[in-house]
Amino acid sequence: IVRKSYGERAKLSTNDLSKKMFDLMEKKQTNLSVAVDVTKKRELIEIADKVGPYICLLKTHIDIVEDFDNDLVEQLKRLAKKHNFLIFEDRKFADIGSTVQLQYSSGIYKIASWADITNAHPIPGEGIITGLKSIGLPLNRGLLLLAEMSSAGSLATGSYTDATISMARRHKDFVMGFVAGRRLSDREGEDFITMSPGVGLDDKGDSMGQQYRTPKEVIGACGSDVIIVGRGIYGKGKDVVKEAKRYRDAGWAAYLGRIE
Ligand code: UP6
Repeated sequence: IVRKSYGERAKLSTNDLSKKMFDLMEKKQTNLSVAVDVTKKRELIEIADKVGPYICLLKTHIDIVEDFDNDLVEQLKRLAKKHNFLIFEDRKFADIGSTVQLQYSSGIYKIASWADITNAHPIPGEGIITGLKSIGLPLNRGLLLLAEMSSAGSLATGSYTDATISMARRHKDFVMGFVAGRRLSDREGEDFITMSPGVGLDDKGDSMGQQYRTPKEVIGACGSDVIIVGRGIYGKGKDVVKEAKRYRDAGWAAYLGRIE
């Protein structure tokens, strides 16, 4: 478990985007990322504007938005500037290098042109990183590898997770860290950022295998850096601003309890 502050880690970081991320977290005093899984452009923009002051990172699934257009991207970029947060398109790429190059740069969404961070499954092998890096690195983008998943029965465990860490080590310029439930490596001279979905204060899970843990478990006990919260914040009947503050406070308190 890392006991250094986000600010110290920003100074020590060798990855440009990690540096930016840690700086922003320290400055805004938040380790909360909101996963805005809604299907209407207007709703996505509205939630992003409401939670903006409390988050370090906005996580999108752009392909679920029914009325997607280029203006949505412009609005998200505008809000990212207004509130000072980064954008993470949770694309979960999983194909060969040549295909993911196209999926990342082209099509309707042109993800590389607006998302600071995206992620990939390591399942195809290292070519997936090479392919994404050829597009993303010149644009100062960053990649997270999915080393673990929060869902019940996930196959991303044990030697799969270990091999993911080795892959990341060979591409530290582009791979900034992991989506995982815990900090995976404490090796001297390297500092991967860990982002954890499956965080909830009120529920234990959903009916489709999602499993929730608290910010205290995830950040405090397991040494992760960023909590990713979706339905816990914008779910039915919730006051989005109130919940965003509540998760921000819980995540930050867990972090303060961990650092020396
Ligand atoms: N997500 C997980 N678990 C993973 C990886 N990603 O839940 O292992 C993503 C989901 C969703 C968000 O795709 O966007 O994190 C979690 O949302 P929730 O808080 O509403 O469950």
